[in-house]
Amino acid sequence: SSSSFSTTIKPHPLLPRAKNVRFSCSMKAASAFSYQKFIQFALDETKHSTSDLIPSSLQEDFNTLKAMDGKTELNMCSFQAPKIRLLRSLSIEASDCMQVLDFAVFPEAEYDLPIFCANFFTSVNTNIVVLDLNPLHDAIDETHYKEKYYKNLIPLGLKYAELLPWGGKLTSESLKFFSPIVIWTKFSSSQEKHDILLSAFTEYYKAWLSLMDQTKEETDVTQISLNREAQHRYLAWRSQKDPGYHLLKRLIGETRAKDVVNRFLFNGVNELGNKSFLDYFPEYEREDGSINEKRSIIGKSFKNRPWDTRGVFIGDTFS
Ligand code: BLA
Repeated sequence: SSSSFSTTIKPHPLLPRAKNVRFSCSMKAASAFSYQKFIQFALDETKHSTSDLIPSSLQEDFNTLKAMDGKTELNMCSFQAPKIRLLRSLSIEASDCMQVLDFAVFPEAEYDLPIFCANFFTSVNTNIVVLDLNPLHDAIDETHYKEKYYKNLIPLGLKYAELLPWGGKLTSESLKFFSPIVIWTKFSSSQEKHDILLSAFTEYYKAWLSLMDQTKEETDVTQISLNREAQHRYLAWRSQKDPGYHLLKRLIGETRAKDVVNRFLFNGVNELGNKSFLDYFPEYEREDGSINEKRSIIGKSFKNRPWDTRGVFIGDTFS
């Protein structure tokens, strides 16, 4: 496996090193594979782009966690920089081949930059992947926002949409959080697919960093408030409906899982705004006023990729 990136990736001095990374998986292809490379690449690249990347204050409370099985380890790290409110990563390596990466970068409210989102779940049989520059504002109907950030990235999206084909039906509500270049895919593990995924991650991350580089600080207070509320809405969605929550709960118990979700993964959900999940997503309200536990109210849909090759949304409209 001599991918062209492996030479450029050095262990990052700021990265909390996994203490007991075990390679006891029976599958050879999977055993050589680790999401640590992805994190190291992202941190190295971020340091090149922004001179003052510093550890976040969250680092103190969220670093390594042993799961209740006594074997699985959760590794967390977090940073901030002038334009970056929070860069955080959660990786999980279990003894049974299960590996998880949840890597995201949230900009400060002064920037309407997309949110970088890499969510990879690997088990013996399958890989479930979402990789995207999640739009902060509507990228389906608001053509100005869409053009500003995605116009130049359509060829990149097309390249990887072909290599990592659409993963089939998904929670319909998720589509509004995805961009025209989203990679949503499922595949069984192979060296080739993992190499493609690393390559997609590096290219998408470089694309995001270059947007960050170019973006200008917003000074209009109304626009800053809109950015902040949009990010808060995104955090409300993900902290309430993330598919990873049930696995986290099983690994570390409900109390710690909630803490990791609300204070680490989707940090800001309690600080960036006062609105509740149901204020943003009233369709999830049950008769007794509680939140419907179902992930989707509309149901799953979008069997095929709902954007054409020019990045125009061609899915059924939402109801
Ligand atoms: C499945 N993860 C999924 C699916 C999506 C995502 C779309 C398919 C099921 C569905 O349609 O809901 C990811 N959904 C997202 C993302 C956004 C969204 C990134 O709306 C952003 C807006 N996944 C994780 C983590 C774990 C994880 C941390 O991110 C584990 C700790 C696991 N994801 C996971 C598992 C499944 C899954 C186990 C398959 C099981 C299921 O569908 O519930």
